[in-house]
Amino acid sequence: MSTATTPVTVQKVGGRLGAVISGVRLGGDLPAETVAEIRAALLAHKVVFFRGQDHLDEEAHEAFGRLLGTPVAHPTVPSADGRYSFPIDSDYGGRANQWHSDVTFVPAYPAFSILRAVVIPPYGGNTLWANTATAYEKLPEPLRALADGLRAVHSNDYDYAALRPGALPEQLVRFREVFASTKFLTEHPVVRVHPETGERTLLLGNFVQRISGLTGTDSRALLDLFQGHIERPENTVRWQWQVGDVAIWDNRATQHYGVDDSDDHERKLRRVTIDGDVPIGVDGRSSVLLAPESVPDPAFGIASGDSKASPSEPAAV
Ligand SMILES: O=C(O)CCC(=O)C(=O)O
Ligand SMILES: [Fe+2]
Repeated sequence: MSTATTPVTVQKVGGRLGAVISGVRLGGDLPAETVAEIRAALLAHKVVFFRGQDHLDEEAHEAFGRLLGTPVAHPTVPSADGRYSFPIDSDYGGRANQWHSDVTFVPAYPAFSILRAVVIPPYGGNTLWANTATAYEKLPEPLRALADGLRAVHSNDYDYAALRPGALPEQLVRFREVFASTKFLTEHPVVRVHPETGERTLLLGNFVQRISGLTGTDSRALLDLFQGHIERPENTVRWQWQVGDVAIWDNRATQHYGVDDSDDHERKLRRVTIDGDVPIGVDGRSSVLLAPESVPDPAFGIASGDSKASPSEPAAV
């Protein structure tokens, strides 16, 4: 409980990112000062962790999310129970073992994700985060200058089968029918100016298809080069989950990776995402939606139209 007798403390757990916040019982009723402390720690450390939040259910998780912004539904994966809380479920292909920022295939992709551990396997199943601001800042100057001028196309219509050779036929079907039911293509700047901190961050990850204006070979080489700087072990932090843990990350300044190494053990988490704004590059140019031409919902900076379909589970996130 956040009271005068249990001060909020913030302890770094990695050199480049990550901090544990103690002395807070998360929920929709937190005082404004506590929310401000959490937000400041989140912007500074990029991912923050809370232990012992077992009291949270879907409703309280979402209510807490509202203190950070407006919860948003996934643009293609429908919610089974009408909630914003999104299941990450090992039984339904919810394995996110690729480096990504959430939902970057739409222009105004989420600012924050709040992930809560419900069932954790006896071993493995950790999550890694990487700092995309330090990844940029530590590049040699000629590479920063190169990245500043690039734009990249992100899509949810990637080659799921190639990335998951062990995927079951029903998982492939689910991917096509649900996750990639509406095919989004968005062009983002490769370097985004963070709207709250002003930091420059590398905006890449597994939804990137190619760098605009380059051949496939040149594009792949540059993507591997920049992504390699993001993923360097010293640029990451790793979290070993316990049931009741909550992690919140700044999705505009991080990538993450759910390690798929707990065999067939059950693993269930729930995620609430909070809306973000349309990225702006160092030259002042915004991200643009290339496809589809019209979608029915204003969420995620999409002009109109929606793809939230019928209940099912996600194949990817
Ligand atoms: O399974 C994990 O550890 C990460 C899942 C993920 O990518 C997400 O919640 O956005
Ligand atoms: Fe994710």
